[in-house]
Amino acid sequence: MKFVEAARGIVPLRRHVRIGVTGLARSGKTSLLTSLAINLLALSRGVPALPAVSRHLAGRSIRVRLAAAGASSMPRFNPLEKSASLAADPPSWPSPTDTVSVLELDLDIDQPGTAGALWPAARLRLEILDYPGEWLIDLPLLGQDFADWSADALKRLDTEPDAATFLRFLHGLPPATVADEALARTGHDLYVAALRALQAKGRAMLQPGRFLMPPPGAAPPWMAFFPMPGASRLAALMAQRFDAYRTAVRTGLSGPGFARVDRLVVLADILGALHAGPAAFADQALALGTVARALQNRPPLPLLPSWLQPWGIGRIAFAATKADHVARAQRANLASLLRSLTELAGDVPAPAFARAFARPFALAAIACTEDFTWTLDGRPVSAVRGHVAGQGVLRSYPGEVPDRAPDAGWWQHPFLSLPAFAPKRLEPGGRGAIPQLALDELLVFLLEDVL
Ligand SMILES: Nc1nc2c(ncn2[C@@H]2O[C@H](COP(=O)(O)OP(=O)(O)OP(=O)(O)O)[C@@H](O)[C@H]2O)c(=O)[nH]1
Ligand SMILES: [Mg+2]
Repeated sequence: MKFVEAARGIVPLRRHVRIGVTGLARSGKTSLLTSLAINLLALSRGVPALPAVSRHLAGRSIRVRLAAAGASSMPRFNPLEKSASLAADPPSWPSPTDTVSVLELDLDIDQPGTAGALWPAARLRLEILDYPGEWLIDLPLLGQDFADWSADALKRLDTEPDAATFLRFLHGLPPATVADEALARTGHDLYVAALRALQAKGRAMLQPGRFLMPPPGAAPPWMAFFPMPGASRLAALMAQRFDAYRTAVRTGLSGPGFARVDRLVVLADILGALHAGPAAFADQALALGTVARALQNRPPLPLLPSWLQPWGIGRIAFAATKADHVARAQRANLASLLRSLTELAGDVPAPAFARAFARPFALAAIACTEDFTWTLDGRPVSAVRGHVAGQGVLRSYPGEVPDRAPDAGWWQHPFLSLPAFAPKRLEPGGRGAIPQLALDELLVFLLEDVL
């Protein structure tokens, strides 16, 4: 069959698969994209970088290269630049990012014995988008009206000292406030300041997400709103602007850079939230649960932005990142915890979600540790050890990871510490592989039907 095709000069078309990778600030997006690219490139050179992918390929060979830039208008994610800090001496983490970018890889997969002689059996273009998690947090808001959204948003701020100034302003407004632009502006600025302060504390459930991560370009005037109760003229103006915001979220992402995604990866630093304490954890849980529900139990379809239409996304992976902070058995618990937070009922298609499959993962894109058995108080525990800058090799057993949302008892002995492990040094020139945990399994889950 393949011979005939080759003789006739038929080259299989390159199939484009677009994967959205999203997660809140510092959840591990850049590390994931970097490791994915470097390890696929290594695999292509015969380095056993992604064992689960090799098993799935079952003897077929794979060739991977960075795609040519073409005429794309999206900023490009360059894994060689990103991984340069990993190859430095001493190695360090890739620097933080604050823009949307796209990683493009071409994959050619050959049948055994045909490499080079014939056209590849499968040709893929992977387009992997680094998509701000703050924007994902806006999904649930699409199904709410201004009054409901305001009530929810204000309830979340009620007990937060960081929101005190904004709340004083809000409660100082007379019931019949006029639709004054200066008031709208002041309220908006105070509200954004409160959101920023909470974000700095690691809070996630902060809406509207685009207040914290504005889209490129000048902010349109209708961005100036804030949650408020009542039926004043000002409240009516805020409601109008809220509606304009929702419309922009629904329609504004369908430009060339944000056309439909086929697969979605939602990253969350669950271990970090467990370490930060009950309030931070409850907030992460709420954000994840709300987003998962918005993705799975879909509101009326026209409400969803076009890039997330259900016939688009074939698979959704929820992933707890930085799982190299805990040993193997704990990583299984971490995946179960994530499953319960996102209310996934097995690897089955969610009911309202014709084609999409969702699955939880506990992974480390750039694994810095190794497991070992540590004797603590005469009892063996599964611990990890890794290098910490300035401290040498550090052993760590942060505690038991709960396999579902922890109860009050668990919080009596919360996570001791999460050391800032340094990445292992990558072979200079980006030639080696990056140690990873379950990143290979994530890739197989995302692509098994097209590989
Ligand atoms: N131990 C460990 N730490 C990780 C891993 N991935 C990320 N980190 C840590 O988390 C930090 C943030 O990771 P990034 O990949 O930059 O996260 P991001 O989501 O791209 O962050 P922003 O773009 O800045 O919002 C890194 O600098 C590391 O300190 C991992 O697999 N293992
Ligand atoms: Mg980043």
